[in-house]
Amino acid sequence: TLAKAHIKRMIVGLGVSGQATARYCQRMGWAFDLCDSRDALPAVDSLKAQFPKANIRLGALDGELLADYHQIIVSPGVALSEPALQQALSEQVEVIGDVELFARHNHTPVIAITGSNGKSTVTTLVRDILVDAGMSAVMGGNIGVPVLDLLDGPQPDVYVLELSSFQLETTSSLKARVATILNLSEDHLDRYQGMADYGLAKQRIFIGCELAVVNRDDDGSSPHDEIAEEAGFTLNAPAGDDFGLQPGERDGITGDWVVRAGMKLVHSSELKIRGRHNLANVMAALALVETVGVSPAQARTTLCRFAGLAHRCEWVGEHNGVAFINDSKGTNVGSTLAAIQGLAGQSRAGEAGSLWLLAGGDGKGQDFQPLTSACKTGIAGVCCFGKDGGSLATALAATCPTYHFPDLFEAFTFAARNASAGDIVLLSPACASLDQFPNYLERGRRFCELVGRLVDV
Ligand code: UMA
Ligand code: ADP
Repeated sequence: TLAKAHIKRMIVGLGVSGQATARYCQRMGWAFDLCDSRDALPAVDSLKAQFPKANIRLGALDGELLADYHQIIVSPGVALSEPALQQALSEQVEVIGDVELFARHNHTPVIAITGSNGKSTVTTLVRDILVDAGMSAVMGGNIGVPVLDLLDGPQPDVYVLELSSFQLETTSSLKARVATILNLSEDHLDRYQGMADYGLAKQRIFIGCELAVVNRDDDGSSPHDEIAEEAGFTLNAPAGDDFGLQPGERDGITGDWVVRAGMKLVHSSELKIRGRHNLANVMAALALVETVGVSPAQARTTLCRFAGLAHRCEWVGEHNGVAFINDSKGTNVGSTLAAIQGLAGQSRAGEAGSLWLLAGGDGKGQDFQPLTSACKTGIAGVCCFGKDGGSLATALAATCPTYHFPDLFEAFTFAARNASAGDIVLLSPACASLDQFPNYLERGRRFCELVGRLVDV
């Protein structure tokens, strides 16, 4: 085997994670080259200055060239099905991601979190609970800070990592202290062969883990292979009037109380985050922190203080009695369902026609039909926009009033003009933003900006 310093490495994709990977390799004293399938990169001069020894190749990935390296470190946005990568793989080149490099280097316990929805919320909640309990806990991964940048900081007691299916595809040495798939529902079907394929990518989070935290209400979250230890969470009521006697059956939600170990821990009205999906997030966080020795009682104050993250069912403002809510991070059908159900109790009780939903964008091959059940009552209108706005409007046309607009501005203006006092205008697109925005943050900011300008509507 070659000494690490003599391995020929190529870093593919020069976004946030590719650049962090280059910094890491440089710190390690390893040689590497860089490439990106874009023809021009705004950051290229700064990359040349930072990494003077690296060759930088731009433009379509070249299989011949890639096959000449020993190791390729790919960014999560690059699909392994990319022909150039397939060619390299067929010539026995090792293809890994930044999380795999992190895992090979790291000896600090990792709490690893994936799932179709709730990852960022649970990751942040877990980090906050651990910090409030006096531990040093640092979070990173898909939430935004590339994992290899974490290794450049002081070593904490525990890393809390949000991991996407894209990152997990190229990870095989994670060995987390505890790992969880929070839930599994349709997403990213433009990159996977189907739900089984998508689920298999998520299953990789359990490779070598000591303990799995399983969502008992979602079969898709269970490890396929047996894990030595397992803990779980559920929204179902604890068993029996006295909350049962069996360990593992004494947790759940009863009468809007979060019950842990048979004890009422916190009432949902004490929490700032709303909706049953957020109770699932709370239960998951409690199960995760317990595995590193933090009790539910210790977590209570943090749970009550946690106000949720921006762009996730975030209250933006009120105008003429109409509330505006930004759920731009609702990028798949499952998350939008959760948002609608979570808000159902907050619009005018029992009155039909109180929610205006702004939805659409890049549907990533999802089936929109599951939205129909949530749109049967309480919806004044669904204002669709973006690339797959037309197919979304068609899917919902028989269920509730649907309108189709070219973009968010038009959809927003229509909803704002037609909403009356007591209504809610909710941006929860059920789609990725990339057809019309750089990312979901910009889409959310645009919505907030439109709310801010409402005086002119
Ligand atoms: N690129 C190629 N060839 C390709 C595709 C991309 O060269 O075929 C290049 C692009 O030209 C660009 C770079 O790769 O220069 C972008 O890389 P990337 O798309 O992998 O994104 P990063 O900037 O490295 O950010 C990634 C995650 N992005 C994706 O998984 C798409 C970020 O998650 C993550 O925060 C970051 O690493 C740090 O870990 C974002 C995301 O959208 C928020 N994640 C998806 C989601 O949450 O649904 C999975
Ligand atoms: P992720 O990081 O997995 O995208 P977030 O915590 O950022 O998850 O939440 C994204 C969106 O998903 C939120 O706006 C909310 O509508 C929805 N959501 C959050 N938690 C859950 C959950 N447990 N189940 C279903 N939907 C959820």
